[in-house]
Amino acid sequence: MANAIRALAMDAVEEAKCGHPGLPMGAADIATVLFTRFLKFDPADPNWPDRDRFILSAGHGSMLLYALFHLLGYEKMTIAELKRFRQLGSLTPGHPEYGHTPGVETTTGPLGQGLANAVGMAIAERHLAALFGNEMVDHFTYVLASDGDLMEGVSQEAIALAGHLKLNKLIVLFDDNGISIDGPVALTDSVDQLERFESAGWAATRIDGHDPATIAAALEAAKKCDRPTLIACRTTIGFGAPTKAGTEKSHGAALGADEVAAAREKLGWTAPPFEIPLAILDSWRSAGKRGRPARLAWQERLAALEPQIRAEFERRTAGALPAEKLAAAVDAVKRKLADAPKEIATRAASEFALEALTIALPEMIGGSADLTGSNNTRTKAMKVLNAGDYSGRFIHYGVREHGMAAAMNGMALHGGIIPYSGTFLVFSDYCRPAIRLAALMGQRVIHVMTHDSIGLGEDGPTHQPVEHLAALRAIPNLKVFRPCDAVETVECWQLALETASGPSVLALTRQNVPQLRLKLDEANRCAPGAYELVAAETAPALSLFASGSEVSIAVAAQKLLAARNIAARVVSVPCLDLFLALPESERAAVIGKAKINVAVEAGIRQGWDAVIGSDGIFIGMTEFGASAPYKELYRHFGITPEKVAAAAAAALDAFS
Ligand SMILES: Cc1ncc(C[n+]2csc(CCOP(=O)(O)OP(=O)(O)O)c2C)c(N)n1
Repeated sequence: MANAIRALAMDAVEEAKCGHPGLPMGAADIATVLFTRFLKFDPADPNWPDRDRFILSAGHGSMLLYALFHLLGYEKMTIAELKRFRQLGSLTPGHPEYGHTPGVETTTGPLGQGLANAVGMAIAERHLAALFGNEMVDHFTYVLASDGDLMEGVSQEAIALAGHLKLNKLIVLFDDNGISIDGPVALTDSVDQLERFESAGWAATRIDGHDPATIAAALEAAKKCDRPTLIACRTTIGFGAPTKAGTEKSHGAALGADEVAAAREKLGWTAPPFEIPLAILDSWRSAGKRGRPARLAWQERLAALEPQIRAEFERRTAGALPAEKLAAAVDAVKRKLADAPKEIATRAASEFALEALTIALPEMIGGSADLTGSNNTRTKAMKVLNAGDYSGRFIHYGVREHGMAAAMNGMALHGGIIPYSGTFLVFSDYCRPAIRLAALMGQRVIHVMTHDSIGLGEDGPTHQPVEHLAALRAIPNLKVFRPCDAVETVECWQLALETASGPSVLALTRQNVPQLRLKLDEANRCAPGAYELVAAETAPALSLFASGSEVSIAVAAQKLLAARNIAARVVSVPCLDLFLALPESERAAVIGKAKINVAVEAGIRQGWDAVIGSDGIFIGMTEFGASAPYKELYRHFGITPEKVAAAAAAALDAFS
């Protein structure tokens, strides 16, 4: 049965003339034991909520998954799809893509991410089991990880967190083949992986990855363990290829017709390319049917649940928001702010909003990478999620931004949870690979990123984001929100929560900002991404655009200009991404027809030309920040009402 995987992997890579045969051939025995004897799944319902998760963290070995899906009877994974490996529109892209190929649990390829996603999935499993009981949620999360996965830094964050949280239903099968692209792993690495995992609180064992009985025994033991388990499976990369097995030559290129023919002979595989002997296919197909009774039994248990609990479980797993409760929570926050306006930092406004939102949405699980008090992400009602109590809803991720962001992806992918986190905006760089994948996969993951500019003050340029807003806005399908006051903050939270198809970043201030929205608006004015906050008294000569803490600077500049008889309007831009996605006519209406457009944002200009034009005036940053009290920094870098008014007036003079 394992040779069927090997043959399909060789054939598909050969047909595509590119790809990675080495991993599927080397890990075929592990996968065969896991999928035919352990993994709980049903090809007839790849999204069954209580299925075991299998993450191919080493995504380059994608043919392993595709071969398995075909053999096990995933309907859409036909031989024709295998023949179209790596071709446009096929179900068999170069690396596994979530949402594209049924059965793929997460997009992998960037090494280390899948392993860290799996930690989030295992957290989600424990949390939901604590809420809904083992009858509804009781599954394992298996990972196949390669040397590369374990070399990546994010793996350290992930395994440390998993060990600390005692995620005993997480089982990592390490394809311990000692080979990476440059050659033997010994060229670059002398870590004892078993000791490494053990020191992080895991159980760890090393086995022969080509011996089915040993693999099965190790899996049995892992399932019973009270800690997460690493099973280092000694394998031969490219197993069966007579001259290339055991070397980097089988890692990432077609083996070539002669080598494939010789491998067939060596493996005793006589069937022609893309053909599976019936008896072997039958064995695989019956393995694919193993999970059906478990799924049907689970469905019966679901049907027998008390209707309210069942409805809640189904709502959460479907990712449907409790629309009325969310609307009521947002409305209540807005009413409070209209009654008693708050001059507070938007990070504090976020906490104020979260107090209501996290009650309305029990699926929200918050956290912070060791900056809880600074990010204001923990609400009063939130217990900590830890190894002693998985029902908690707040995760102390530790100083592990990358692991946090990747685990959040795993939680969102698992379903039933809307994860949100906290760190400083400047450290979005440490989360970026995972944020990018959340965007690529279209996952609702929300990052609270505070200390969003030089406005953080004395911590200085290392902590002051300058290019980060632009860099995040550059990621497709990611929404970057930068609210200007407490009202916009709750509105942006609402928009982020309602974005089921992608991640969001909320860039929030450390410093206080005045509440600019004093009148109660029932509608969410941030929804178009930009809107006229303060109209000009007469036909405007100037439009002032700003985001976040610079909106109040624009409003003050508007007053200075009015005193000089220059009419200006202020447009708040809480989400440039949303705004730029509007149809041209709607954008044009908000941009207006003033002679001069000015944008103010304590970041770099990149991205703003789409609003103000290349001839617009930009007041922001062109260099790194500095260490000083924030008001002094705003003066030092010239981001003040006076400078905005002066630059705008000068441009107007030059224009006329
Ligand atoms: C973050 C990241 N860096 C680099 C790569 C390119 N890459 C793909 S596989 C690989 C290493 C291959 O070694 P290993 O992980 O042991 O896989 P194996 O050779 O056993 O298939 C590298 C560097 C990648 N996919 N992701």
